Amino acid sequence: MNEKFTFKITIIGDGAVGKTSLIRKFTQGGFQDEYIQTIGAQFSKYTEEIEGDNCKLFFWDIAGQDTFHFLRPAFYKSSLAAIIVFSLEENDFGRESFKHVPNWQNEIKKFCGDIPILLFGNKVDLIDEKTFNEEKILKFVNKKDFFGYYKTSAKTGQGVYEAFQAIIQKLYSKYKEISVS
Ligand code: G3D
Ligand code: MG
Repeated sequence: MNEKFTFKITIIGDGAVGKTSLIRKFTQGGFQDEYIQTIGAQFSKYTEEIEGDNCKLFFWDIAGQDTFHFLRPAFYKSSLAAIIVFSLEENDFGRESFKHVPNWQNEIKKFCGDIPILLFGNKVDLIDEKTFNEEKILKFVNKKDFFGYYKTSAKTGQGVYEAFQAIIQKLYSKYKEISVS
């Protein structure tokens, strides 16, 4: 079995922004989907064949917020990429979840070093995209050097496939290159 393309991707963000729902929405389309819950964390396995290589992805998602702090190092260990999720909702909950993004980013840096980080603005179905002012978010995204920013909805599925594919393709090309050179 080729273990070269086994990727752990950690998904983090405030409670109730939709992390678990996003993973479920995305992995549902895969032909292999497992959802395993452990203490403090749960992970989903997803398999995809890219250019004839069998890629195995493990999406790690924190179960319960703020508890199990002592497990954080184990939770982050060996992550090759991370996804930070916030909610686009125009209320205190949404705004707070965006305000906390830098904290999550620092935590990832602390435990994982310099790995690609994607930002998902979730629950896009709950906003009016025509009137929504995205300027603040886009400025922040550019300044903070994210690998990408995607608006998603775990409810309608909008943007979910593209967003996850972006990180999978990125990891695949990165590790393909390493294995060739
Ligand atoms: P978490 O894993 O980040 O804590 P969950 O968040 O995936 O458990 O989702 C929290 C709540 O938000 C759930 O509602 C879920 O259905 C809802 N949700 C997640 N993503 C979306 C989305 O894109 N759009 C909308 N409208 N709702 C979403 P409940 O009511 O089950 O707690
Ligand atoms: Mg969850």
